[in-house]
Amino acid sequence: MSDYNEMWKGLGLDIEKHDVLLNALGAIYSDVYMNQECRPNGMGYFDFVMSEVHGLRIKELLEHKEKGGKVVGTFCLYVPDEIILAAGGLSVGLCGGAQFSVPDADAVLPRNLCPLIKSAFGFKISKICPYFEVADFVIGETTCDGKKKVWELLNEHIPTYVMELPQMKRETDRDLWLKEVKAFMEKMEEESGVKITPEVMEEKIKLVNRKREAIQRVFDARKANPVPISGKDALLISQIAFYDDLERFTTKVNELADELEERNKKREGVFDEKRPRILVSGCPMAIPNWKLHSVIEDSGGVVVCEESCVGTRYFSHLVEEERPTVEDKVKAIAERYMRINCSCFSPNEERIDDIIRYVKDYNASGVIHYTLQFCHTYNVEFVRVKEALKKANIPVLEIETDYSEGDVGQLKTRVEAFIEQVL
Ligand code: BJ8
Repeated sequence: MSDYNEMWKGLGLDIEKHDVLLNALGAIYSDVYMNQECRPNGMGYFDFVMSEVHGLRIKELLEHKEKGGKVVGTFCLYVPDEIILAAGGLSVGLCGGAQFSVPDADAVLPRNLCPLIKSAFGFKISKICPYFEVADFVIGETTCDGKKKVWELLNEHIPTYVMELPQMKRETDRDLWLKEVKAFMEKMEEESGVKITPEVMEEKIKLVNRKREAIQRVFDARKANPVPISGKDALLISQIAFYDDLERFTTKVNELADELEERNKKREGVFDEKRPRILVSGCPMAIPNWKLHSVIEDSGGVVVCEESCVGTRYFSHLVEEERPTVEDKVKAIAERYMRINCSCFSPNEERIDDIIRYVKDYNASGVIHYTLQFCHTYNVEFVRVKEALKKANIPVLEIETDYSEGDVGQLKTRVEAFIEQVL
């Protein structure tokens, strides 16, 4: 990775701090990932992507910029990738999943704020994330209160365009959302100097749909018992989806899915089939947040599905293809994105239906509901989730945590007790 020193310097990174971050990340990755047994061979590619996380991909993004393309940072599933791509741009997910950058954010932001927001903001102000530095601008959204107020502060460090996301799904809200998606398309055209054509838009819609289908195949394979891939590995794939090259990623995920389907035919799994199967539901787990999955799989369980933005919410719906005009295609995009069931919406009954359906589809023995500290929407929504799961006779454990390692011992005790209970 030291080969990239000049590139990182050119991006204005704080090299000293960045070195500490990369060393720590390498050690955590090897600890969490490289000791797993019976991993599918297809994970080799994703190990490689991780080993080059601040190297090769950043180089590719810089090359894209040299050819005149834009790099756009995003923080939320509601920002339509198809439009960024159709305007000749590339998107990178910038949600923060590391404790490393939280202390720097704490010096500026209130302490009682979600760690995902703090981690991302901290990465920018401490200049240790090359993805932030390579981005021409970022897209925020009016989802939770913490995020929408931080965009005002982030804008002082990098141009931040904010999409207004309605908080309900009535007809008037859908109309507003369509207008926002159109305004975003105009913004992308203006920034990139590219007029989006129906042909290019169609091509990009199809590419993103194929990517979502590939991840769906991996998730479908996880429905088998024994499960052919660990929850930690599946989570990694969902995380890498936010920044890897789209077509290469789709190819590699499909290759992995082929292997997993073969494993299922031979009933080859990564764990004993008696392991309790856990559905994790709740807040997104941005890279390198592998904390809960590690605790669960070290405690004798296996994660078989994530009802999460880094999971099912990312790939569950496709944009309708073959609509004739750009206008129709934008409408199809707006419709697809309104089907994401985030707790920032009220009501959000569909998410509860999803959780119960996934428990059945993935044959889960129980649900672990994951809330990041100070995430009020997922925290409060859990009251409804718990009621519904109780009614359906599905065991559930609530975990509220941050990115620090301080509570790992306590989490382990609680998760082990839950796994005993659902055995
Ligand atoms: S669509 S989940 S990516 S908003 S965890 S920052 S909600 S306080 S990330 Fe999200 Fe879009 Fe919704 Fe998904 Fe706020 Fe909660 Fe933190 Fe969150």
